[in-house]
Amino acid sequence: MAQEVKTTCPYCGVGCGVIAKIDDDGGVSVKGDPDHPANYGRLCSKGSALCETLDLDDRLLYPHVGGDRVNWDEALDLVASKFSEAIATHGPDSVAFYVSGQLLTEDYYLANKLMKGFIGSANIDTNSRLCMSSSVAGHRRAFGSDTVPGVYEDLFLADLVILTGSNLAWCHPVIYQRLAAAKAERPEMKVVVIDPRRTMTCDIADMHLAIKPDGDVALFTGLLAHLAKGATLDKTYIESHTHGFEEAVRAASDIGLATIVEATGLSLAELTRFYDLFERTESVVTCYSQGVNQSSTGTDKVNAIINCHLATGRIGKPGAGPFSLTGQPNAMGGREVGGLANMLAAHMAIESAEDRDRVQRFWKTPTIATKPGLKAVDLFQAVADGRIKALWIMATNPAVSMPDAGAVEAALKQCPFVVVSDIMGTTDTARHAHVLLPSLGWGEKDGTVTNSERRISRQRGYLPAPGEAKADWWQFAEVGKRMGYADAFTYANPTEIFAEHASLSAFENNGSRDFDIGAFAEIGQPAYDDLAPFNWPQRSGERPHTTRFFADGKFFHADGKARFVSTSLPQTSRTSADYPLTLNTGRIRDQWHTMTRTGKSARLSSHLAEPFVEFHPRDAMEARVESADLVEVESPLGTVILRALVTDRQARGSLFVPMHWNDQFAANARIDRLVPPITDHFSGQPASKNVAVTARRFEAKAYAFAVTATAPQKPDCAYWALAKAEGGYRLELAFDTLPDDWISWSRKIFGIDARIEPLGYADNRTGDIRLAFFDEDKLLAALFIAAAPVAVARNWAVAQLKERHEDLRNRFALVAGRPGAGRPDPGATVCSCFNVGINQITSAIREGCHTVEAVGACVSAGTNCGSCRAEIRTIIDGCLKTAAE
Ligand SMILES: Nc1nc2c(c(=O)[nH]1)N[C@H]1C(S)=C(S)[C@@H](COP(=O)(O)OP(=O)(O)OC[C@H]3O[C@@H](n4cnc5c(=O)[nH]c(N)nc54)[C@H](O)[C@@H]3O)O[C@H]1N2
Ligand SMILES: Nc1nc2c(c(=O)[nH]1)N[C@H]1C(S)=C(S)[C@@H](COP(=O)(O)OP(=O)(O)OC[C@H]3O[C@@H](n4cnc5c(=O)[nH]c(N)nc54)[C@H](O)[C@@H]3O)O[C@H]1N2
Ligand code: SF4
Ligand SMILES: [Mo]
Repeated sequence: MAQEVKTTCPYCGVGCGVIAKIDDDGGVSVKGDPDHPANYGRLCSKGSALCETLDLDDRLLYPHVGGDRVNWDEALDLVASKFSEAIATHGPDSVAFYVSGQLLTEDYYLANKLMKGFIGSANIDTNSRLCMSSSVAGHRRAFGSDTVPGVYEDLFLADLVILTGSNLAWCHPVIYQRLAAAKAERPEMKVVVIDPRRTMTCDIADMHLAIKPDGDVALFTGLLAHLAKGATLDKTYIESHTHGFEEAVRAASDIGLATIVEATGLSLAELTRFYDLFERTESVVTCYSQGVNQSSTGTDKVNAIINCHLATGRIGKPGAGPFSLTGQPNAMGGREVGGLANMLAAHMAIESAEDRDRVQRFWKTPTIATKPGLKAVDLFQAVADGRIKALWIMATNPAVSMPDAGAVEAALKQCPFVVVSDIMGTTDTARHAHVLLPSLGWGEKDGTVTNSERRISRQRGYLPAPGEAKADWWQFAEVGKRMGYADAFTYANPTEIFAEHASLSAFENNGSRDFDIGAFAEIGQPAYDDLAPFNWPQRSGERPHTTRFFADGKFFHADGKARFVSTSLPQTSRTSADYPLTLNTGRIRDQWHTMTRTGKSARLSSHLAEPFVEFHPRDAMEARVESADLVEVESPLGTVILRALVTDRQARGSLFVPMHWNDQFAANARIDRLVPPITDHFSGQPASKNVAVTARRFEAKAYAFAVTATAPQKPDCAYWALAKAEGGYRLELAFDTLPDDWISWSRKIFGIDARIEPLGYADNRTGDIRLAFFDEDKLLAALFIAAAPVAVARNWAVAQLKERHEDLRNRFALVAGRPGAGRPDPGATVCSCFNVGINQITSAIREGCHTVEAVGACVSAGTNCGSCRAEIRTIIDGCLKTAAE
């Protein structure tokens, strides 16, 4: 009998419920959980492809020390003794943990307990520093606590939804689809997108404000000044429940509209339209994500937004409030356990002696950290200058994702002792580990996560542990025991940890802290096994219910009132004569961060298969760059080589590069090598979206494209980008020095046996060279070389890996790089669920399908997860526009 297990998606902060079905033969499939309140059955492309990422290729299966396999005892003893030694010799602040919003709450709770409660240092920081910390700091300044006031339903109830610095369509796709559906039902609902780029999210926007990089503080400060002049202020709310309104309005009014126009790059007409719309719409939700947080003024951006909601009393009401969209599946859970270096457990403050005393008594520990620890950027700086003697990195890949990633790598290289716990053994960070610990991954591990709307859901394991992989919480517990804290670190399972965490949240709380899940303080195994998703708080004795905060005006500052924060206008432009362009970095639809999981899926890798840099047409022209050229992008910290994509979605003067590619998938595309470690003063969050760079065409001697049935060796050339494909891999290449002999080069890179003779073709006129290697009727590898970017239909070439090539004529057609008659090239993949290419979509449009639904009915594209619907609509618009011209 097939078995079904309810669990939660391990990717974004939407936190969709997933049902994993395990067939009798062990095969696994997933579908959306129709009962989960985050998604009601929907999944996006990444969630739908989860099963394609569960194979054990490159999985880390055993503990390793110095590259050699060891048993767990040996590895754990070594970790405990190295940490203890460093602490004994150099003090508790000489060690550090760098963890992740992708840990489960139970893992995270133990990491924090071990470092802050027993080692006695607060040197535990997390990749949430790069992600949510400006929101945390903004919330704490305004509310006195790190509270997200609203729930998802508010977005669908609102009459105005503002999305600022959020590419919801690609980064929170299921919320985007639910929003699009709500808007279709209530066309009077307005959506405003504030983003320097015209992203796919703009597909549902009534207004797109293409703001200048970091113009947000000015935009929302201007809005406050505008609101102060009108009749929509909620004077009773301001007077009874807040402080600092007058100062904030005075500061805002001093600025003047001309300055706002200059700082935002928006016209007076655009500003007025937006301000009027906000003013006259009672029910407004402002969602924000990394375009707000990842900035040197991120915290001020958050407060500038919250100010406008406080001034109008539009907070914590159905359909109204500021809404920070969390990125990672457990960004919120991490905040609940106090995983950031400047927080304490259960939303308590490390600066507060009373809170420290309370946590210390609860943990029954002789010591507790007395001051905030090092924040991510400072932490790696301390590693670099030798202050950190032992570092444990878990569930994050800082060699790729930290700013100045080159310096981070150098720091890791010279750190005396680095432990990495990961599911993969081959990441750019793992290669610098002295000790590698194999962790259980999604589908194998058990615990809880909290999504953007404070909803706690279970992740449930349903697959056997591969090799000797162990849960992350277990690793911390074992090291804790070995460091002499057996009493505090003996747990039989995650249930006991969750119960302790719940109990701490309620400990001496009495309504003084927002985070309280005391209802679960006594939870036992059966209840934990059955735990249904619930929205916190759920205090002792309460039943599950939906909670919004602050409509009642009760805040968590000592006097119970909220604070308006006066913001001044920052200097935001970083460009100079040498570095005249602004580099903006972020995400694409089908990849997750450093690609260690999504990079395994051929479907997900087919949407955008190469690291790229997106240009405005004028900037491209000035840099003499055309689409499909290779481009060197340079900042004072380094240079990368990427494929050019020229589109009018990009604003003039600004480039966009995805954050995902790394040394496992490309020669030189780790974009964080270019990002300087500039941080927000309050939160310590790096400014990953406003980097001064210059760009120029990369002149290659030869370009090539290859498909190969097995994983190739890393090529030794100026540019390469590897992507998983159906039946093998595809590889883009460019050379600044040519190999002596293409055949030997191919044999080495593709691992082709000397007995197999290539089928070859060379065109002396164009310089094109083609080589293909067959084993009987199976294609092993094909290489297409040209003097210019290779014009071979990629998806067609990939499809040849799965074809039988009995017919010699077909083999020649393949070498010629031409689809045979009756086998049209589907073109670049748009719909990854059904593998539908752009050429198939355009021919459906030509045949009269002029709506997304009609295209779906004809070629199935966009009919499953819906993530590509915005893109299909853009293609339709483009085709119809071209036809009309
Ligand atoms: N497909 C996919 N989805 C993901 C992830 C992923 O890796 N892949 N990661 C998850 C995680 S951890 C996170 S944090 C979220 C992030 O989700 P988002 O924040 O939505 O994603 P980003 O692409 O980082 O950035 C959002 C937008 O901010 C814009 N922006 C840049 N500068 C500014 C500015 O100064 N002002 C404004 N208003 N906008 C600006 C960018 O152009 C970009 O379109 O996504 C989550 N979801
Ligand atoms: N330039 C630029 N840089 C950025 C950003 C940006 O927008 N621009 N965004 C920033 C943001 S918001 C974020 S959240 C970070 C994300 O950056 P990272 O956290 O570095 O990226 P991931 O690829 O998610 O890394 C997760 C690691 O954990 C491993 N892993 C997966 N599951 C498990 C598990 O169960 N246990 C353990 N132990 N390991 C596991 C994966 O294999 C992978 O190596 O990047 C930040 N960096
Ligand atoms: S929107 Fe997609 S990635 Fe995010 S939780 Fe849902 S299925 Fe997973
Ligand atoms: Mo994130």
